[in-house]
Parts: sequence; C-alpha cells; structure tokens
Amino acid sequence: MTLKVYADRMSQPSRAVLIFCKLNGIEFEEIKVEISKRQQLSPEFQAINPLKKVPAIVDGRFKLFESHAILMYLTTAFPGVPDHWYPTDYSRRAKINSVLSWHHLNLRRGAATFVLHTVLAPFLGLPQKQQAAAEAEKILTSSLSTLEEVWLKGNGRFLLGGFQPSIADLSLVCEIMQLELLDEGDRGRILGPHEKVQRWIESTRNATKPHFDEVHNVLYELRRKIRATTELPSKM
Ligand SMILES: N[C@@H](CCC(=O)N[C@@H](CS)C(=O)NCC(=O)O)C(=O)O
Repeated sequence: MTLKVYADRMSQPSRAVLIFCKLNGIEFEEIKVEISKRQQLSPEFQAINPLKKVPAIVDGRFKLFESHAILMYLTTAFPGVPDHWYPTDYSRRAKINSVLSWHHLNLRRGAATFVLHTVLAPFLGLPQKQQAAAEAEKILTSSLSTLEEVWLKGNGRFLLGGFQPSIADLSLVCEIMQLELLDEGDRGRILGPHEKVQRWIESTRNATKPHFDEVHNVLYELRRKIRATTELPSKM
C-alpha cells in the first residue's frame, strides 16, 4: 500500500517531508490539506491527526503526525535511505535530535510569528500585531546567531559540521525559507548579517535539487502575489 502524505506546500514542515520522500525515491501519494480552506479541521483529517495540523502520514494501518517524528520514521521504515539523513551512530543521531528539539521553540517560533505579523496577516486580512512581530524578530535573530555560533561552527557545509545533510538541515532550512515572503528590507536586515546561514541554505538547496525548488514553488508564487499587491503604482 502506498504511503499517504497529508500536506500543504505552504507549510514549512509539510515541505520538509515532501522533499525528503521525493529525494529518497519513497513512493507516496500527496494528499492536499489546504489550510487556507480550513481542510485540516475536517472530520476525515481529524481521524488522521486529532491535532488538526499538517503534515501527517498514513502507512498502511499506521498513522503519524509531527514532522520530525515522520522524518525519523521514514529514514528507518523505508530501505535505501542514506545513513547521513539520520545516522545510525547513536551519538550523531542524538546531536540531530538535540537540534530538532531546539528548533520548535526558537527558530520556528521566531520565523513563523514574524512572517505572520509582517507580510501574511495583511495579505490574509488578519490583524497585524506589531508588538508580536517585534518580539518574534528578537527570537529569530537570536536563533540565527545560535545556528551560526553553535551548529554551523567549523568548516562543514551542514549543521553539526557535516558534509552531507541530515533531517535537521532539511527541517530548519524549510522553516527559514518562509522568510522569502518578507519584503527585501526586512529579509536583508534579518538574514544579511548571517552569511554562514545563507551559505548553509544554498548548500541544502543544492543537495536536494531539483525537489527543493519544485516543492517551494508555491511559496515563490505567493511572494510574487504579495509583492504585486504591496508595490506602489509606477509613476505615469
Ligand atoms: N510541530 C508540528 C507543527 C505542525 C504545524 O504547525 N502545522 C501548521 C502548518 S505549518 C498547521 O497545520 N496549521 C493549521 C492550524 O493551526 O490550524 C510539525 O512539525 O509537524
């Protein structure tokens, strides 16, 4: 029975799972759950994930939600996934778990909240909370510094000094890609000082192409739409 992946490509953790499956030749069916249409609230989807969030998977009779747990499952349940994604060496694996545990309350909290309260809220007709955006920027900036000073320290191209990506690289880079939606000023101010982070994003994109850009296309398309609605009319 084919693996089913319930996802919305606008969702950072959904993109990480989709890219991972495509890259590793895992046969799967992508089932769209559109958050903008509140499809995550449907009784059918709640039977798969009672937390009403994407991504989620169904593999035969087995159901699983939470992207990090899904990525870990895929590395072990499907033969042929290269070891570097989630090394069998227990100490290297534990270090990856450590980055993933940190991610949710730091990088994800900062990036997702900042993007919501700067570009997404006005575009979606939601209230834009400046105080929340300012607090999120602090968390985001501090998270980017932590990435550079702790996990991107040294000469490796990936987190933890690696020369090949792990599931942590994929998960965190998909999160940072959400910053593509920001206007140039905000994006430059936040990412500009973090050259190592920028190099790491490029390394991850290169290591996962062509799937990385294919799965992110929906984000690039939304960026075009947001910019078109916020651009000043050109002078006559
Ligand atoms: N910790 C979860 C986060 C899942 C999550 O927050 N998904 C968001 C999209 S990025 C969602 O489904 N939101 C729908 C909602 O909150 O109603 C994971 O890594 O899978």
